[in-house]
Amino acid sequence: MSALFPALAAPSARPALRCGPDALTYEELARAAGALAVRIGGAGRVAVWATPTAHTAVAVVGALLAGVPAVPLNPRTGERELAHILDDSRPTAVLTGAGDVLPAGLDGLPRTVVDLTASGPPVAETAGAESPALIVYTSGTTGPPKGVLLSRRAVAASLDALAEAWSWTADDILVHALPLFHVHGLILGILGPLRRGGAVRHLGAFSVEGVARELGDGGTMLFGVPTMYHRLADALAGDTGLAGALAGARLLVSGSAALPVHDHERIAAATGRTVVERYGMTETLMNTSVVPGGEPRPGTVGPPLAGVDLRLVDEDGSVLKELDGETVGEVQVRGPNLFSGYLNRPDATAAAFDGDWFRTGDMAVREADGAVRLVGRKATDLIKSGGYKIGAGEIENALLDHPGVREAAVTGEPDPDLGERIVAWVVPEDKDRPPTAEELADHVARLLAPHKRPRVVRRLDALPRNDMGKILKKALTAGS
Ligand code: MCA
Ligand code: AMP
Repeated sequence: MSALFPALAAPSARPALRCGPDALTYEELARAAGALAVRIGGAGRVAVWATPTAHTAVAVVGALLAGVPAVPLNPRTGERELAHILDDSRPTAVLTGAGDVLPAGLDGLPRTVVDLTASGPPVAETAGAESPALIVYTSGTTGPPKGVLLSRRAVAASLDALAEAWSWTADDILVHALPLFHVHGLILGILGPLRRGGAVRHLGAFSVEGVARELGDGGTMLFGVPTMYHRLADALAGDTGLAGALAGARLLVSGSAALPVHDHERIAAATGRTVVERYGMTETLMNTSVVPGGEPRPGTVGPPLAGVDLRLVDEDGSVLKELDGETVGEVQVRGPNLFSGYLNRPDATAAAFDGDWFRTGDMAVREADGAVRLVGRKATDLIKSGGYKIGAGEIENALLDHPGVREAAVTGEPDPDLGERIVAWVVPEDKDRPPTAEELADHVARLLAPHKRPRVVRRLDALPRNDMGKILKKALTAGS
């Protein structure tokens, strides 16, 4: 296929990326990523220690230039989750920054340090369109996360469809603070601008001040999850500088979870700008987007993007034709944006498709003009917290491994900041000496990841169960 990064084939002195203290032009990026591509060329697969730094961007671009599939690792991943990902994806090396301190779980893997100042030859991209570009891990309702195989074709198709929808060009400067081990931050937020030949400025960590500074200094687009927009909306109350910075951006985009109408309204009232929502998934990359500049439509995620076929299907498998804003069905999609399967999981891959249509598990209605309005999820055991998808089952298993826990169930509860917060319902082994909430949060953070830790722990004498012994999660509410 044609190159993923045309701007690296004839590199210029234009800025490509800035992350914290490090800034690279396209010439510098082409040299550093080219040098890395030569070093790792021929490797089967590489892991990337995906800190929010320029090293991660260069590591992933270098791997893509070399045609070597990259597995981004959350640098805060706990020991059990890390062991699972390494065992499942079998990388031959891990790409890191020079000073990164790695956990013991990576001891057996050769380390390749990314040098931002290295100077390699120009690299012609020769990998085929269907060859895997990235393997991104995503949670299901039960069991450990699954590796989603994303081809170069899917990455290119989705980024180009977004470019068309958003008139995204080489003149844009994207600002964001998203983690670089998921689709949103890495594929949209780093590979997106680099494919266009434009620039990205990563804040390192999210802060209201950082967003205001970078948008006030030439940034044209902001990407964020609803939690970030919620915090911006809170801060707008007394901050005219922030309002001016947001108003000056060409495009404010929210995704990964629903942005509450209240936050849409607060931002629109203070800045005169409408946040554009788009809807995607690790397996499908981007499916829909609100059309910028059109009528503000809080609560909808817009029509399908170019090349994406989308349909709603009811429980008995019939395709719904209604555009009435009321008839609910499961969203199914097909198109060049789709993944190629779950790594080592042909069973899960087969179960995820209805013919060539991917079952998203998201429930939606369609408005008269075709815009999609998401209304819920099929599985209540998937929690979206801070824009991260988290499976209740994996947290329950981790909790049950704590010596002080006899039984455990995990639910999501509405949270104004995180969208949903993780709640652990726990029956302690010893009623008189139950583990503390902090102890359980640390335990889950150590095994899985900090964002999977319960934010609330509720103690019970017994979990509500039906006659078959199945836990009745619907009975687990704040008053239980
Ligand atoms: C707290 N921390 C801990 C513990 N408690 N560490 C170890 N043990 C503990 N018990 C640490 C955290 O690691 C973190 O450190 C800091 O304390 C705060 O963490 P946390 O409370 O989790 O932060 P938060 O305030 O809840 O974060 C909000 C956030 C974050 C910044 C919005 O949730 C976020 O970045 N969300 C983005 C999710 C995302 O990108 N999703 C895309 C996937 P430190 O501060 O040092 O890190 S969805 C996707 O890709 C699809 C395709 C789509 O549609 O986009
Ligand atoms: P992930 O598996 O982390 O890629 O998350 C994908 C899921 O995030 C989707 O299946 C949706 O449930 C949710 N999602 C993504 N974007 C939006 C949005 N704009 N509004 C509501 N939910 C969203």
